[in-house]
Amino acid sequence: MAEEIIKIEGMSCGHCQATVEKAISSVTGVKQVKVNLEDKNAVVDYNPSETDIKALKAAVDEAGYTVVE
Ligand SMILES: [Cu+2]
Repeated sequence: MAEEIIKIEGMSCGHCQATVEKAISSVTGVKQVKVNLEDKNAVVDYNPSETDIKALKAAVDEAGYTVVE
Protein backbone atom coordinates (compact mmCIF):
# COMPACT_ATOMS: atom_id res chain seq x y z
CA MET A 1 0.00 0.00 0.00
CA ALA A 2 1.22 3.48 -0.83
CA GLU A 3 0.17 6.86 0.44
CA GLU A 4 0.24 10.03 -1.58
CA ILE A 5 -0.66 13.60 -0.70
CA ILE A 6 -2.05 15.51 -3.66
CA LYS A 7 -2.25 19.29 -3.47
CA ILE A 8 -5.42 20.64 -5.09
CA GLU A 9 -6.49 24.13 -6.06
CA GLY A 10 -10.08 25.22 -6.69
CA MET A 11 -11.99 23.62 -3.83
CA SER A 12 -14.15 26.18 -2.03
CA CYS A 13 -16.81 24.29 -0.11
CA GLY A 14 -18.00 20.94 1.14
CA HIS A 15 -19.51 20.13 -2.22
CA CYS A 16 -16.14 20.49 -3.91
CA GLN A 17 -14.60 18.33 -1.22
CA ALA A 18 -17.20 15.61 -1.77
CA THR A 19 -16.78 15.78 -5.56
CA VAL A 20 -13.00 15.33 -5.34
CA GLU A 21 -13.36 12.56 -2.78
CA LYS A 22 -15.81 10.70 -5.00
CA ALA A 23 -13.63 11.16 -8.09
CA ILE A 24 -10.52 9.80 -6.42
CA SER A 25 -12.28 6.91 -4.70
CA SER A 26 -13.74 5.80 -8.03
CA VAL A 27 -10.23 5.03 -9.30
CA THR A 28 -9.53 1.29 -9.20
CA GLY A 29 -6.98 0.47 -6.52
CA VAL A 30 -7.79 3.36 -4.20
CA LYS A 31 -8.41 2.06 -0.70
CA GLN A 32 -9.01 5.27 1.21
CA VAL A 33 -9.14 8.97 0.48
CA LYS A 34 -9.42 11.93 2.79
CA VAL A 35 -9.83 15.36 1.25
CA ASN A 36 -8.94 18.32 3.44
CA LEU A 37 -10.67 21.50 2.38
CA GLU A 38 -8.58 23.81 4.60
CA ASP A 39 -5.26 22.17 3.75
CA LYS A 40 -6.22 22.01 0.06
CA ASN A 41 -5.06 18.46 -0.34
CA ALA A 42 -6.10 14.85 -0.60
CA VAL A 43 -4.45 12.04 1.31
CA VAL A 44 -4.84 8.87 -0.74
CA ASP A 45 -4.05 5.30 0.26
CA TYR A 46 -3.81 3.10 -2.79
CA ASN A 47 -2.45 -0.15 -4.11
CA PRO A 48 0.50 0.74 -6.38
CA SER A 49 0.05 -2.45 -8.39
CA GLU A 50 -3.46 -1.36 -9.39
CA THR A 51 -3.06 2.37 -9.98
CA ASP A 52 -0.51 5.15 -9.87
CA ILE A 53 -0.17 8.79 -8.96
CA LYS A 54 -0.74 9.83 -12.56
CA ALA A 55 -4.22 8.23 -12.59
CA LEU A 56 -5.07 9.82 -9.25
CA LYS A 57 -4.12 13.26 -10.52
CA ALA A 58 -6.05 12.68 -13.74
CA ALA A 59 -9.20 11.90 -11.70
CA VAL A 60 -8.86 15.23 -9.87
CA ASP A 61 -8.35 17.01 -13.16
CA GLU A 62 -11.38 15.34 -14.75
CA ALA A 63 -13.51 16.40 -11.77
CA GLY A 64 -12.68 20.00 -12.65
CA TYR A 65 -10.00 20.82 -10.08
CA THR A 66 -6.35 21.70 -10.45
CA VAL A 67 -3.52 19.54 -9.16
CA VAL A 68 -0.63 21.61 -7.86
CA GLU A 69 2.67 20.01 -8.88
CU1 LIG B 1 -17.59 23.93 -3.70
